Amino acid sequence: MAGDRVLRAKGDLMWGKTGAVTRRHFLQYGVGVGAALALPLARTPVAAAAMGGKLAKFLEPVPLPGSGIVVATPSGANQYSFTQTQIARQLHPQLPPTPLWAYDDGSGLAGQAGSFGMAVVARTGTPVRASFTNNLPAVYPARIPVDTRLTPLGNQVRVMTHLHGGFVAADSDGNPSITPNGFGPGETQTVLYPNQAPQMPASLLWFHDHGLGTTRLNVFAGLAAAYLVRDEHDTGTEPNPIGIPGGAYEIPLVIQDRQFNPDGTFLYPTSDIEGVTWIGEYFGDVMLVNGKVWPFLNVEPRLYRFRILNGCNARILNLGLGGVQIFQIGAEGGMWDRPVPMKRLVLAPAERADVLVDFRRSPGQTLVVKNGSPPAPVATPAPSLTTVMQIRVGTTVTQPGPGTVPASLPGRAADLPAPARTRYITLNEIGAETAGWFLNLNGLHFGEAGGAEAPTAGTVEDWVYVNLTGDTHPMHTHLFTHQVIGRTPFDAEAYEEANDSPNGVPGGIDPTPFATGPMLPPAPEERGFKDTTKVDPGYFTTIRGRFDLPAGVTAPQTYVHHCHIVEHEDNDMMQPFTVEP
Ligand SMILES: [Cu+2]
Repeated sequence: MAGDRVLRAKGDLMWGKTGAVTRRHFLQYGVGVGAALALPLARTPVAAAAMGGKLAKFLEPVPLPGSGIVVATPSGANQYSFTQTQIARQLHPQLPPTPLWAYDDGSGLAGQAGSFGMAVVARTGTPVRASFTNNLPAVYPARIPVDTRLTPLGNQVRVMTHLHGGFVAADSDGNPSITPNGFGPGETQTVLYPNQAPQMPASLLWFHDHGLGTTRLNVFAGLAAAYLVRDEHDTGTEPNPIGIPGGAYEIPLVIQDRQFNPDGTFLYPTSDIEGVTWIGEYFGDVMLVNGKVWPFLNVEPRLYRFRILNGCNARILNLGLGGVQIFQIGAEGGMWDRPVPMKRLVLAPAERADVLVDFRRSPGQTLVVKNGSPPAPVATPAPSLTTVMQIRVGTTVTQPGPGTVPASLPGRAADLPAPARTRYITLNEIGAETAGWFLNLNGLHFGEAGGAEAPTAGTVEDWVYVNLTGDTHPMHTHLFTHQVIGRTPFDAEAYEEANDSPNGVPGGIDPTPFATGPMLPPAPEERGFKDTTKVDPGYFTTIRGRFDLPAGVTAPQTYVHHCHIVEHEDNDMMQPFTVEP
């Protein structure tokens, strides 16, 4: 073995000197280690039958709220009654209609144009009650390849809706620790979303399916929707007290990659490992925005507000908006105290960016939103998919809107007090490319005894995510938004060597003695509170959270935290945590 590399016998994971390196990286760098590693490449990026290369770009407009996206109609005062249902929509003019799963607000979804088609508008301080009744097929169709090793009830469709970013009681969380079997045909999940300040400020949340072992499939099939929280400043209208664009000039952009079969169905590849259906990551060869393939957006030469969500299963986006000026004003946990100029937006799955975009210098131009490889230390096995959508800038302004980007905003920078306690949580990948392949937190399968953290209600804690794999994992915390404290480079190999167990390094072991440099500060776009944070290889990443519970909710309450690469979440990079009295 070359002097600067070490081969260790755990599955066939490879470990490099400055951090964990998976077999994928090892092969990519062309190191000749012979037939022992010549296993089938199970991370099949794109299936041979996929249609992406045959579809013309920019043929249809991007669906917008009220025009292709349904703004949910309440079934009572501050109450919504959804059913999960199967519909079919044509997502591109050269494709037959695609069967997909959707949240129906009772409207019948005639107003839904694409595969992403529902938005709830809520208000800080006003609780919302919602119900979700499963009206889907009883078992998965063949086109959605369930891996019954990972599910509680075989190939039954068991759904469960999670409000991503929601500050809610455990039994309203849509949480596989509380309801591991989810909800079957005809069953109804009922939830209360308090929308309580300050934990739920004006922000873009989303709700999506969280079925145990099937989140990747149910979200892929279409079960994802927007949940927009407003307050007295962020009214969504124009003018507004903040002085930012609103109305038709505030546009949600939900970006998802997909593959299609020639018959129009979504294509989800299966593993070529015997006995395994699950794949390590799902990547598309087509980009959808608000549920349409490679659409275009007409804008006026003025200031806009885009609410961007990475809704991909596994793809980390690095977006450029055709060279126009971008000012980010918020992220998952709401608006910041001031705008931050940005050149590109690097968003892992479930991360959001609230941005102001200035088209005033681009009248008459046609711009393309491009996706590039994310910069180091972000690491991902995604194949390239560079085109996202087209923006056609007109020459006429209907309503001028704000003339400047405001110097200050009514939101907040994250500034939690010092922690009462620090916890160390490891991220491990075991047996990659073998039948026993899984990922985990703290060396344990989901829910295995000893894996649950137990913070005390009302206290502040630091959680240190110690990445021992070769890839970036976007870690999502239910219940609490968090502050990014920083990322510290460390010798993952030596840490692992000193602390290994059969399924990786257990939790609770401080990696600080293995640090190889000082902690790097948070990125500019990590200024505010977040609910999903990139945990990069070669580093341990420290986040800080306060374990409050909604008013009237008493400890103990159990939630989960997990990787939001939903393939990883399903197998098995997730653990519960319990907020204790
Ligand atoms: Cu992951």
